[in-house]
Amino acid sequence: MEIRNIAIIAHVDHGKTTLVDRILHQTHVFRDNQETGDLIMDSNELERERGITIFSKNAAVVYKGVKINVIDTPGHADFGGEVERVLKMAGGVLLLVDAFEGPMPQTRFVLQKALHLNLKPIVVINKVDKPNCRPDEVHEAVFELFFNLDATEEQLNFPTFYGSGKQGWFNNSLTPSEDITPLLDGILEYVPAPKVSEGTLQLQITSLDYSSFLGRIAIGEVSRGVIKENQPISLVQSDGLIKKTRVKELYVFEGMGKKKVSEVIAGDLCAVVGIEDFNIGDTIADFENPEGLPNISVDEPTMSMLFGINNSPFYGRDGKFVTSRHIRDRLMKETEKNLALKVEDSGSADSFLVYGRGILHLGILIETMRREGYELTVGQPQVLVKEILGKKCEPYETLVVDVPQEYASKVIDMVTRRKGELHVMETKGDMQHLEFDMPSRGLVGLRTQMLTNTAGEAVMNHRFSEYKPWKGAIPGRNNGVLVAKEAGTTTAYSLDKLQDRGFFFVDPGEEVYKGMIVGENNKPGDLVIQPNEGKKMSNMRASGSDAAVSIAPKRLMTLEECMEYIQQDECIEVTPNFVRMRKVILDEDERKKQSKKLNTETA
Ligand SMILES: Nc1nc2c(ncn2[C@@H]2O[C@H](COP(=O)(O)OP(=O)(O)OP(=O)(O)O)[C@@H](O)[C@H]2O)c(=O)[nH]1
Ligand SMILES: [Mg+2]
Repeated sequence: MEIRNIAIIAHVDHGKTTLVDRILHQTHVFRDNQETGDLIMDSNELERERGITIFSKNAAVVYKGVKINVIDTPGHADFGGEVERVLKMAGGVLLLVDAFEGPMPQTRFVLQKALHLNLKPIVVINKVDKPNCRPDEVHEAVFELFFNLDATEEQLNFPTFYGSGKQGWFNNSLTPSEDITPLLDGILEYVPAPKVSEGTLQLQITSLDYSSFLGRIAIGEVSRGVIKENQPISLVQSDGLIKKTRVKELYVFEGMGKKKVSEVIAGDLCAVVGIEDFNIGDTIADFENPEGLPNISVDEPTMSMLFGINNSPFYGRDGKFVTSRHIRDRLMKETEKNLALKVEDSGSADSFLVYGRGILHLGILIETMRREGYELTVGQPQVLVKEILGKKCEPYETLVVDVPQEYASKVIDMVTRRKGELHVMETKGDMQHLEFDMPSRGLVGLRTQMLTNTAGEAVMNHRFSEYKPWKGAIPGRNNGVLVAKEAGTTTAYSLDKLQDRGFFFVDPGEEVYKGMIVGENNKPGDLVIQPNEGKKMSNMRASGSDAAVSIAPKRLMTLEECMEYIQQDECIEVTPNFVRMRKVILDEDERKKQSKKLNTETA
């Protein structure tokens, strides 16, 4: 059977998974009456909750007698490295671009990688059903992007399709059609069949899957020869070492799942079971005459966080796994499948340094552990500083903000104070489009501030660009926090009295402990408060006074918001049911002593 291998790439939320779902439906992977629900490809629990793709996934359909392997990729910048790797399995890409937003930072990144690998691009201007969308302008902007990325003459001649994944149609005009067959025909026409060379078996492992029954599963394209069930093979590792081992089982992709087969020939994508100790980039090759393929670089982490045991007074109340041994084992297990993650001992037996690709990457790991029953304490995320040519350097990112005109100057002011430099300022409809270059450090905590200052209207995106010289001090959080003075249960009476001090992260009736952060101060500097005083008894019952208490509901903070919120001397207690922010040092006097010591040391 003829084969086409394509990857769907785009900026976050531009509609990749929705399109893959459409392709599955159009090619009748499901029975007509089968209940499938929305976005079946985002199958992981966290993916469904958040509406984003975290792991790239394979699907395969048959259209007009041709097998099309489709790879759905994540759009969030933290998972960019994964996209880069799975592109190795593709012969062409569908580059999706939102007809309103146009090319965004991640569009540029993924397109650059695809062009570099010489993949045939098909441009899909998606979401043309959106009001105020500007498909023609966006098409022009995409062309310009190709041009700026030094696309070849041939690549610049990309075919373009317009349509809406949501409404379920694509064709080469803006007039809605019946379905997505024009796009599927386009894939057959423009994407070349896989290039297979003559010779013995070669399969470079570009992705992996994990099953509790089968263990680690290696995934890649058979680029040469044939791979067979039970076949003895050589595993050529990136360091040149060769391991002799054996294939146990083989699978190809079919619909949303995998089908067990006895052999896979060159050109098809394949999942191999039975090879335990492999790394991404290793080549499965001929047993007698192994030839490896060039290495794949895996993304270096850009951010680190300290993961420790939960040492709050509420230790062990909520979780099943609470010891440092538990945490260590779990983190080590994670590094087997989470490729951009690194774990190091921190020098203390109770904590570990965990390195990742960004707030979301690390946040997903913490959230997953929490759901499995772990308790832990995590510290403020730190960017990784590097020494380059004798100079202290830090990661920089491109920040793109789209915001209604009236807020533009506020945004520029806010970002400039965090050491961002404005590079692009364009008007898009009634929105202002701003692009900055800024240290990653300045981005931590920016999102909340941005939303507050623009009445929630700003849309911001950023992605890593490069390491550049250290930009100097960047102001942290403007406001101080409200810290509980002692343990107890919060009361409506206290919270009501303290309302003019700031806002709260707790409601009445919540248990707090000494040193826990219960709210944000209106002013800079921390304030220790007593949120748990009972009402003084009096003989007289004031009529209706209790009912008159009306307290603003607590500010709900997600785990990632907390990660961006806390400062150096603060940390987050994470348990299956609670996320609490706290001071690292719980005792007020002790805290004062420490900060005095620090001040004299740095003075
Ligand atoms: N109006 C409109 N909305 C769409 C269309 N396609 C997708 N969406 C919506 O856009 C949002 C994101 O869609 P997804 O398919 O999850 O986007 P994605 O590119 O897979 O996102 P990530 O995997 O997180 O990068 C969802 O709310 C979709 O319903 C479209 O053609 N028109
Ligand atoms: Mg997706």
